[in-house]
Amino acid sequence: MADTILGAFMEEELLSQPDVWLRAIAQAGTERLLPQDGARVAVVGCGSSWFMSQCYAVAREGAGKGETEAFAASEAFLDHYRKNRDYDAVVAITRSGTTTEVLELLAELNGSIPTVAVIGDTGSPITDLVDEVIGLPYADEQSVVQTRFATAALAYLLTSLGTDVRAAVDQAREVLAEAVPAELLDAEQFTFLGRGWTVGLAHEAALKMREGVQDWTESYPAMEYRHGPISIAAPGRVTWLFGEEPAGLEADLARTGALYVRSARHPLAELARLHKVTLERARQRGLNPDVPRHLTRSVILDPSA
Ligand code: F1P
Repeated sequence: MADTILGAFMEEELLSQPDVWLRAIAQAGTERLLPQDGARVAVVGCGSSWFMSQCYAVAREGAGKGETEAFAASEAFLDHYRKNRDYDAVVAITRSGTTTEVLELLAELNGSIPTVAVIGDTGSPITDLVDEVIGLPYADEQSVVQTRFATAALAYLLTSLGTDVRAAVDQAREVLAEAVPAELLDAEQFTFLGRGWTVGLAHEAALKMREGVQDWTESYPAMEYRHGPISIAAPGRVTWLFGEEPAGLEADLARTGALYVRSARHPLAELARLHKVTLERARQRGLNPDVPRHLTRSVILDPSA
């Protein structure tokens, strides 16, 4: 039997991101399927899709398009949130369209509120449960570890808010052509930081490395980092910032000896770089990020369990 190329799907999928983002950006420019401006919106998902929900929620509200909250699908609409929160619409993000918690939530809503799903697999059962489908089938993936679906969904959603993310496309092409430096391949531990809409990206970056490399990772809003988590920073460890830099963070980190990674690139391009680091670290450790241990492409819960 031929040797398996570790992360062969992930490699093809992560490298295709600039082209896939261009398609998503173009599609977002022609569709008007998302809730209208001013609508109060709940955005739901699981795993990577939850973190993209967080990014979109902060970006939408920040763009003045209306109150927007993100929930893990399993924790959405708890009673204490429900108070005074009559959402006008729900947006669900899911690559597979089969994730149990998302389907159960939509079934529970049962048409009581307008719903939109942003999906990869356009043949999935979720299409019968929502009013509108935003299909990104060209961003669907075979690797269990998501890269291009999550980022394409976010590129679509940010574009829908009037944000121009095309700079990320060229920057991602450049960064994906670069070799991964040894200090990132060999680092012992990673902590990811973000601000505003990039907090969700930091959580997503940390999830990638947990899934793909079984790495110990942490993630925080950047201003929270100095409230305790900075104690983890040390030589041989990495603190990686997505987005805007808090004043004084560089000097604080310099004292720890940790490697501080940040760039002027668009945060989506920076996430693509992280994807490549994740793949290379997995390969160096003999791990296959297409099929991480204990994880399936979609979490489908057994109703009898
Ligand atoms: C969500 C998810 C992924 C995770 C794994 C299991 O899937 O939790 O984030 O990496 O693939 O499923 P989906 O609802 O977006 O299909």
